[in-house]
Amino acid sequence: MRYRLKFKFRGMQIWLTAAARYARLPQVLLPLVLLAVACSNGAVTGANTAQVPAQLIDPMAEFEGMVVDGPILEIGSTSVSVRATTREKTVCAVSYGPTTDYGRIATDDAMDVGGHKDHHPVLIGLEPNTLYHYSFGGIGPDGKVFRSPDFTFRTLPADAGALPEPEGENLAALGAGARVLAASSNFGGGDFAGRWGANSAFDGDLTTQWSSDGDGDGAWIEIELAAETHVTSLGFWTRTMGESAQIFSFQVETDRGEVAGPFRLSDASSVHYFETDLTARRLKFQALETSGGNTGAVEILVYGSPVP
Ligand SMILES: [Ca+2]
Repeated sequence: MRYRLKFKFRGMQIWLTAAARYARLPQVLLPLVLLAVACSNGAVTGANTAQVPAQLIDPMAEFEGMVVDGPILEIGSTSVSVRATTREKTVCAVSYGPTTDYGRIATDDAMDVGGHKDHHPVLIGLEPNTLYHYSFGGIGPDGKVFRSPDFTFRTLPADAGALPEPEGENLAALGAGARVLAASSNFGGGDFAGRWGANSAFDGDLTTQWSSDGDGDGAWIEIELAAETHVTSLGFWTRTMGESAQIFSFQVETDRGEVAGPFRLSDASSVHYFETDLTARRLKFQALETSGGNTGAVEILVYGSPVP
C-alpha cells in the first residue's frame, strides 16, 4: 500500500511519496503534515514565510539529539517517576497508557515558563503488575518537536506488606487547615510557597515537591495541624534525584516530645503509610538515613481524629 501527500509551498507543487512498510509511518508523516499545513496557511494569509525552513522534522531523530540522559524510571506499583535530561531547555510531556494509543499525559509541574533541562514527570493512577506503554517527548526553543519511540514498563506487584491508604481526611493538607511552621531549608533559599518550598509537601499535588537546599540527613520539616489530634497513621513520599535526594528512613517528633520511628521508605515511587499512636498539634518530620543532597518530600500525610 502506498500513500501520497500533496501540498503547496510558495507556489510550487511538492509531492511526497512514502511506502507504508514501516510501523512508524504515522509518526513520521504527522510532522510532515503539520509542516505542510503551516506552510500553506502562511501562503493563504500572506504571512512572512521566508524564514520557515523547508526541512522535514523527524521527532525520533530529534529525540536522539535532544535527550542526553534517560528516560530513567523509578517504578512503583501504582506510579512511576520519569527522569530525563535534555541538551537544551525544553517543555516535555509523557504520553502513557495500556496500549500504544496511550490515553494519558503527564508533564513536569515544576516547569519553568521557558522550559528546563531536568525533567521529572510522574505517571500516576497505574494498576499494579501491569504492562504500560509510554513515549517521552517535547518541544525545544527552536520549534523542533522530539519524541521517543514507544517504550514499555511493568508496574511492581502490589506490596503485600504495605499498608493501604487510610480512611478519612489527610489532616496535614494545607486545605485541611494545616500549615508549615518551619523547615531546615528550601532549595535556592526560596520561601515556603516557592517552587521547591515546604508547602509543596502538603499541597496534595503529586507533581510538586519540597526540596531542601542540600540538607541530606539533616533535613526536617515541622507542621501545625488545625487541632490537637490523635494521629493514627502517617504517609510519606520521599523525593529522589536518582543518585541523591532520597530519604530512606525518618522519624517524627510531637510537640509533647514523643518520638515515633524510624519509619523506612523502600522506594521513592509512591506514598508509604505507617501506623502510629501519637497525640499532637505540631509534628516535626526528621530525615534519618538518606542518599544526601537536596532531600525532601513529594507529599507528607497525617490521619487521625481530633482530641475531645
Ligand atoms: Ca506535593
